[in-house]
Amino acid sequence: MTDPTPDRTSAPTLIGRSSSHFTRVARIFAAELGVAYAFQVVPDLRSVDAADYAGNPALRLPILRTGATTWFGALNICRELARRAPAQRRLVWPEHLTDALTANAQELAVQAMATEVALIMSQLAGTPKDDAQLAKPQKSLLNMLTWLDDNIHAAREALPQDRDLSYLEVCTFCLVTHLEFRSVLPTSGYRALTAFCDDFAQRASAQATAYRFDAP
Ligand SMILES: N[C@@H](CCC(=O)N[C@@H](CS)C(=O)NCC(=O)O)C(=O)O
Repeated sequence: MTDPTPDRTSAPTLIGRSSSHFTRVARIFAAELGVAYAFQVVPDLRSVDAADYAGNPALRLPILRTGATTWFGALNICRELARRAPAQRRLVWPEHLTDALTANAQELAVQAMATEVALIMSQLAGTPKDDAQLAKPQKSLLNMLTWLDDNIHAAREALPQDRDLSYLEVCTFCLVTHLEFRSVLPTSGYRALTAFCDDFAQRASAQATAYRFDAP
């Protein structure tokens, strides 16, 4: 749906779940940018009715509704929130990452989030953890976390030092804390990622968006 004259004065509605890492990415951006929004919970991730996902044909969340317009996916939503922000902030988006180190870190952070979603959805479907089909995504997730742990420090050093916020850091924080929250795997052994998360967790935006399961 397109809205030729977007109304950026009324508060948008974020459709998602408080237990979702992609939703938390959007919420952290909203908090950092000072953009108010209403929150609408998607009650059941197993629903196959697009209406439960604000019309997102991918049957995924988050979605942002702004008047007659809907935005699918965390990155689109964060960009729209930035357009609505009352003040300009120094934001680092994926397309700003033009060296292999930071660009690969961004790719792997988002891919790890997607792989984790696939593992959680298979768990919801009743697939046992030792099912042969899960061996590759499980190994892939471990490989990506090891890579991110080895490279997060250097990648952060390579980001513009005067940034207020980067999509890479928000995704990485939401990924690692979500792995613990959903008991997908313990993360304390990933020392660099843990140190980064401890640091990022000091932000008011992180503290205001702690994961929790919404009431059914
Ligand atoms: N590309 C989407 C991915 C969103 C996504 O996978 N969200 C998860 C929840 S965190 C979801 O909708 N899972 C439902 C499913 O996999 O069926 C984004 O960046 O927002």
